[in-house]
Amino acid sequence: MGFLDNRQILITGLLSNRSIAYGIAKAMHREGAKLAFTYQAEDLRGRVEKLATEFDSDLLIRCDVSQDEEIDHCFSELAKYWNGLDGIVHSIAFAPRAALTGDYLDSVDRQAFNIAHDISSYSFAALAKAALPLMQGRSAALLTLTYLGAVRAMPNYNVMGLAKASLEANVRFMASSLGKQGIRVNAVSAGPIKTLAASGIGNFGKLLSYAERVAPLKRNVTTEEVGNVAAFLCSPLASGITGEITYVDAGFNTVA
Ligand code: 0WD
Repeated sequence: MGFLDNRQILITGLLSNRSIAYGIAKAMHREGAKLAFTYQAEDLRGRVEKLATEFDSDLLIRCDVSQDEEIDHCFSELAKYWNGLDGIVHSIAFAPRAALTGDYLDSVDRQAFNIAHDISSYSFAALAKAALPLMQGRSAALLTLTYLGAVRAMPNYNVMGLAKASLEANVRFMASSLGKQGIRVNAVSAGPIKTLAASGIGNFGKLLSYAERVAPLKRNVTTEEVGNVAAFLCSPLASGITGEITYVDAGFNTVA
């Protein structure tokens, strides 16, 4: 018996077997959860479908989080298969590539700011709002992924740092808003991991090797390690935790 036995959880942001969402799906599946997945666009469906079979899931729904209709459609579709929802994993972030390199003020503009905040922060609240009817009376848990750039001016992270700061505030406000319904909201702040999204950040390799040198554990973290903590936070074992940012970064934030 796993600590997520029969919990019905929707996972976003699964794109490859390097995605953090993949590590989370692996841990949640191992702990007995029933999983559904979203994909951003039709041309990505095939690859998400293939990955989902590894987790005994064929429940795939398109959801580009920049479109309100797609978010609404996602949960009306989900309601056809599931009588309720016990959790959502928000593993989505985006900023135009040009905004993720070089000097912050040189790289930021209004459009990059708006897109980064819309896709990387607002979408978490938007998913929660649309999912609310399905989560009634189920002690559901919502989880998102953030990064240290929310609280430190990390090189090249630029406007995404602002969006992650907004996302972390979103976690606290959402936790406060949903707590009375028994719904918990948390974030994992992951150390750097080489994924497709991360490859868009300038000099990401340097960030990885610096973290490896400086972190107390003298290494980087894996998607499995992030997945285990995410699964725990979405489980009844974490019933007393909400509004928290939990670092899974080999201790890097405690020394650097
Ligand atoms: O070092 C890292 N990789 C860290 C990632 C450290 C700390 C936090 N994170 C965060 C990211 O900021 C993100 O919030 O973890 C989350 C997942 O990121 P990931 O696993 O590193 O990246 P990836 O496998 O690329 O998945 C992110 C996906 C997108 O990928 P692309 O590469 O196409 O940007 O987010 C999805 C998309 O699949 N996504 C969207 N989904 C729905 N609607 C949208 C959208 N509009 N935009 C991006």
